[in-house]
Amino acid sequence: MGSSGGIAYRIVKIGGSAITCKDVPYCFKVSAAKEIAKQIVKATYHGIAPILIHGGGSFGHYEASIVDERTVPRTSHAMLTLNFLVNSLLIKSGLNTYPVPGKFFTVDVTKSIIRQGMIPLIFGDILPEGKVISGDDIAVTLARELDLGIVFVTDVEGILNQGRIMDCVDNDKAFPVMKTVNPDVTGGILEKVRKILRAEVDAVITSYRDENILRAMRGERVGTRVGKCG
Ligand code: IP8
Repeated sequence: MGSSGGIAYRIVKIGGSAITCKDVPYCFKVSAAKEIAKQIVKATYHGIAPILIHGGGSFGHYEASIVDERTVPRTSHAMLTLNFLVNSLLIKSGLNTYPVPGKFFTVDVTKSIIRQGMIPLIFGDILPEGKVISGDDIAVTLARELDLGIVFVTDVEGILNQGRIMDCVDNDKAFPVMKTVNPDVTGGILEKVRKILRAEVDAVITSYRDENILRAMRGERVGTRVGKCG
């Protein structure tokens, strides 16, 4: 599916750290989300078809980290709320997004949305029994099944080592643990890197600044590449 019929498909995982404020529950970064939407629109002008996924940030992760008898309904509602905010902006930008809560995600559902000419917007979720579904797992599953690369959008320029952005990471030992959104019930950057490497897919971790999403979607080298280096 990487490139069929002149259309290049790209998976973009919009991290919660990019679109929500780290330490403030339910704080949506409107200007960052608008910037992300703008670049995704531009990518479509270049003939690139996005498959979008977003994470939980200070909505889902915040609620999931408070464990009591109402964790599941609160977390589910937080994710629907964040999805409403993200999707409202994307729809307003002219993108034909079709939201899919993680509990309903399958590769076939994703393909059928694409076949109808729409853009899947899948998001992290919580199952009735309390299991959290990470958008990272969804992204990696899609990348493996559809043979596509992933652009992970975060609030930092890539994986930092002693203040410098690493060009490429091909194992989980070579870099210091990067601080990500807090709390993060699905493991943060280290777990993300492990998932990418385990699945043997190609990914880029970058910020939304300097049109880096658009550039990564067009195949330019930005941020930190995770996968096979060299
Ligand atoms: O931010 C987490 O999704 P992620 C979803 O992609 C919830 O790991 C419910 C916290």
